[in-house]
Amino acid sequence: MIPVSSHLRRLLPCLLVLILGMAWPVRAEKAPGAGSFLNETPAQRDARMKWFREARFGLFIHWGLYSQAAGEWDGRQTSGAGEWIMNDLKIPDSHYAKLVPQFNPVKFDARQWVALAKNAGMKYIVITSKHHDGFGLYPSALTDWCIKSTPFQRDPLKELAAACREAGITLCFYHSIMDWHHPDYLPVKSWNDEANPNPDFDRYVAYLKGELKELLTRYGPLGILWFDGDWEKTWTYDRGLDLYKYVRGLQPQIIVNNRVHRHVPAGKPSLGDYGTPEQTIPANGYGPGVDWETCMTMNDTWGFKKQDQNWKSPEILIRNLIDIASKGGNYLLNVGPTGEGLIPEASVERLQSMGDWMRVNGEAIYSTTASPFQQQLPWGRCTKKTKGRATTLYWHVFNWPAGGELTVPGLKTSPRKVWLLSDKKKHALATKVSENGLSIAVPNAAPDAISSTIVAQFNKPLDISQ
Ligand code: FHN
Repeated sequence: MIPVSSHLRRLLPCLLVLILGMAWPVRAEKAPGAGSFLNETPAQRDARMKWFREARFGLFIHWGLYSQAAGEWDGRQTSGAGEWIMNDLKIPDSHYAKLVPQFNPVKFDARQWVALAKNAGMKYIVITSKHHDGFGLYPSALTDWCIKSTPFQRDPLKELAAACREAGITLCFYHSIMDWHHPDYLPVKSWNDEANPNPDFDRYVAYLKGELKELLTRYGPLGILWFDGDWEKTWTYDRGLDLYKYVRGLQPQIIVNNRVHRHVPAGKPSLGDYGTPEQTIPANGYGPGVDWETCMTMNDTWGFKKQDQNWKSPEILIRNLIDIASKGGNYLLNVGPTGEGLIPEASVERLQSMGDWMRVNGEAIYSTTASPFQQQLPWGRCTKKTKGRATTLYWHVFNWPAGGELTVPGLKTSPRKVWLLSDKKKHALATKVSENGLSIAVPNAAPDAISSTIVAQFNKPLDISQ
């Protein structure tokens, strides 16, 4: 056994997931993944993925018993993510269970959370129905290791489902395949003092399917089943395929991410409907026809950790959203609510800033596809919409030119019209094509300090030479 430092050992699963997540088998075929096992045509897949491709922006919520711990245990701070505290501090199940009578999020307000997401410009919410600690955020009939054993005698997923329906937001569930608590899950965690002497993994998989049946038949149509914790050796490709089919059988229109099983054996189709790079934005996206979503924290933890104040700025978050959309992906941005049911104020402020930007520029994000430029634009990014022969380009200018002229390198096609998206009267901007590309006469002052959007409409094919 190679001696591995405890710090590295803790990081190993995350590193493995990062490698697997980033190494998601990238294929450009129109209908990748297990959908083909269900005789789904490319047109049927496109119809099922349509809302996801249009949404571009969603809210990730990591909320559970770990939120009550808030990154601390018996006076010790965990150095890892808040939701990994049980594993990182090797807290035995019987001790971790002390959190159950403490978890009473009386300040939880589903409508408030959904309104925050909607006002930020988000179109879907992915919430942890169960994370790796195995604790159900809903009253399950299959176990007492869930919210029904806490003083909070409500069903937050039911309240969220109602609030999402009212607001027109798509509700999705994150569900961990790995379960540190269940007596039949394998491998058994060394620090689990309530482990079953004769664990039966098949019995655990039957339980997992039972949980999913509860989730997929109680809360109405869901957008995504966001699996995670698929990296341990007991979780095989065949089990992943079986689970994909099971979930699609319960809700045929649901989307399943690639973490139903990421490590695909050679020669087999990738599983899941889209890729999930984590905490990173791919350099160039994955090409046409491949769906993907970057999930990212606002600070450094997914689950609430009161010591983690390392917040990304609104500028970074808005430019990340633009960068991801310009490469054809979605941005799933995380909040970690407290044990009381409150989303941290720093997260609220950033979501409000993103919403201010989206109210002016959302048209340049929603329902767009990747930039047609092979090389990155020096001053920002580009997103695109096409309708018949007409093409609309949205240039997202991070670094506004000083001399009143913006050049789009390599573009040789004259646009029908160009204007500032922030200009409701759409005053035309003057343009000319030169050997350098398309030059646009722009105001001296940038309409937005973080990113200003210029719209260009073309009614003929683009000629780009880079
Ligand atoms: O181990 C989890 C982690 O806690 C978190 O849920 C992230 C979110 O994508 N996924 C795993 C790490 O890759």
